Amino acid sequence: MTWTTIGYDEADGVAAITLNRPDKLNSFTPELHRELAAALDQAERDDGVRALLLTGAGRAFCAGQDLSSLDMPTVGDTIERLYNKLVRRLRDLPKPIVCAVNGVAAGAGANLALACDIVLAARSASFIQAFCKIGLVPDTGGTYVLPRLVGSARALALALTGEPVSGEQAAAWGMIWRAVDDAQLMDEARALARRLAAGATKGLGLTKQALNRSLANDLDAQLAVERDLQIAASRTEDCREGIAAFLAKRPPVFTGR
Ligand code: T3D
Repeated sequence: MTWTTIGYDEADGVAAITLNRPDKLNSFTPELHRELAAALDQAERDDGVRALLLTGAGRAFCAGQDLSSLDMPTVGDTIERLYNKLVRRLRDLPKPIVCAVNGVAAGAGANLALACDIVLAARSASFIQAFCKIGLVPDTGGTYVLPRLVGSARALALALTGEPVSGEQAAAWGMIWRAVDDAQLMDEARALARRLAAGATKGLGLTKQALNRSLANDLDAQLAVERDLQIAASRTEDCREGIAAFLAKRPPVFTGR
C-alpha cells in the first residue's frame, strides 16, 4: 500500500506508524484519518506485528484537527465517525501501543497520544488542550482520560486555559509514562516497543483490556473481569512457555500465541 499522510513500516515485530504532514504539524485531514485507520487494521491483522509504535514526522507530534478543513455543520458526525472511532480502536486493539511524542501535541493530537498504552515524550515536547482557544470542547477522549490521569483540578485548569504542559511536567504529573532526552526519544521508544513485541503479547493484550475496563468498574465487577481474562491468558501457548521456562531456569521464548 502507498501511504501519503503517514509512514508505515514493520520490523522486529513492531509496526511503526508515523503521522506525516510535517508542514501542517501532522494535523488531521480526512485522508490522514483514513490512512491511520487502515494502518491500524493492517497492524492488527498481521500476525507478525506484536506491538505498535506511533509518532510524528518533523517537529510536531500532531496539532489536532486541520483547522482549514474543519467542517462546522458536520462536527458531530466527524467526531463520532473519525475521532471517537479512533480512540475506541486504540483502546480495543489487542496489541500494546507505544506513543513517542516527539514535539507539540495539541487538541485532538494531545488526546490521541493519551489514548495510547504507554506514552513517552521528548523533554521539549508539549501537550496543549488547545480547544478552548478556538471555542471548542476537549474531545478525542480528553475529558475522560485527563481527570483520571492528573485529577480534576489539573484537568480543568488545562482544559480551561490551554496552557502547555512540557514532557517533563506531564511525566511528573503521571499524565504519561516517561520524559526522555530529545535525542534519545526514538531509540528508547523503539527499544520499548521491541521489548513488548518479544513478550507474551496475547497476555499483554488481555492486560490492557483489564486495565481499561477497571476505569468504569467497581471492585466486584473488576474481580470478575480479572478471573475471565486470566482464564483466557492461562490458555495461551506463551503462558505455558513462561511457566516451563521459569521451572527450567531458562529465558522464555514467546511467540505471541
Ligand atoms: O469536526 C471536527 O473535526 C472537530 C474536531 C476537533 C478536534 C481538534 O483537534 S480542535 C483543535 C485543533 N488544533 C488546534 O487548535 C491547534 C492549532 N495549532 C496551534 O495552536 C499551533 O500551531 C501549535 C501550538 C500547535 C504550534 O505552534 P507553532 O507556533 O509552533 O507553529 P505554527 O506556526 O502555529 O504552525 C506551523 C504550521 O502548521 C503553520 O502553517 P504555515 O503558516 O507554516 O503554512 C500552521 O498554520 C500549521 N498548523 C498548525 N496547526 C494546525 C495547522 N494547520 C491546520 N490545522 C492545525 N490544527
